[in-house]
Amino acid sequence: MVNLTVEQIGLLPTTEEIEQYKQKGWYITKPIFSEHEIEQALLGIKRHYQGERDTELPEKVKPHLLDWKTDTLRVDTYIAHYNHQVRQLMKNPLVGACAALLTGSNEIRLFNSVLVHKLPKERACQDQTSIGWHTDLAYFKTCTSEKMLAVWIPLQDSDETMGAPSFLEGSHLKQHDNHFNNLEEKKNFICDDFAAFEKQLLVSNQSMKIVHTQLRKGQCCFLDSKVFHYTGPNISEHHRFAVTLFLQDKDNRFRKVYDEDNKLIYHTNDLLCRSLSDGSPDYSDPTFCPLLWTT
Ligand SMILES: O=C(O)CCC(=O)C(=O)O
Repeated sequence: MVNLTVEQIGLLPTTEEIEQYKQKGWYITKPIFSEHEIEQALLGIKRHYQGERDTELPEKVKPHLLDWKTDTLRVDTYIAHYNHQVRQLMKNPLVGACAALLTGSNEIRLFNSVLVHKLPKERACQDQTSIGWHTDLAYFKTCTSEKMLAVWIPLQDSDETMGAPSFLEGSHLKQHDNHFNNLEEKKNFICDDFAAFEKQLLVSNQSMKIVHTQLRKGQCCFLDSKVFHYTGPNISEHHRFAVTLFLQDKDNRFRKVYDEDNKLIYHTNDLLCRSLSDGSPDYSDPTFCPLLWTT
């Protein structure tokens, strides 16, 4: 697709780092975004918050979006679709190239994107800006792939006090455990009782460790869609902005799947993507699931 420069090749994960990603479920890159790319994304976010849209989504999908706004936390899905400056982040070829190496796939497409803004210093009620323990897989039930992943891109230096991701390391490898599988299915991004869910999660996983991360501006964190993670409250003095791009490997396709009440589960992409000949959504739709990397 594009040839990486020698400098860019030096920023790819090493064989050892790819192996660690497989074991831990997450990987922090070297600095792959320039100051300029981040500044532009922040300008784009400012325009988005002022109500400017570079591209609209069809009205029919809007009632189905998980957009969320309180006095201290704001979540905007499809941000890379709405805003061309944020969209530029996914055009950095290292995003797709790193994802391809981590998944072993020779093609990477976007699946979705979200912007999370945590206002500063929510000490009084710490849970107000937390994103609950969850796996991204809970939101990807219509996907056939086992290799879905996300890249979390902070737009400033970020550590635990600013809500950088914390992981239950290795949890993506745990299988055949009903209690765990049940929790894995929960859409717990916006979470009512953080502590109660954490207790349930840790009860059968005491040997797994919770790891907190720290990233410098320009770095980003790739995470396996099956790894449990949360982002804590922003107790710093600074606004915290982060864009997450959800990514799919080449083989990912739509699959029909039903919930426990036998109702068809859908992803908002199912309302947006063009249709395949059998009528199912095409998760390689160039508008909503664009190609980011191919070799
Ligand atoms: O940016 C955040 O705080 C939450 C990111 C996250 O957990 C996700 O997008 O799955």
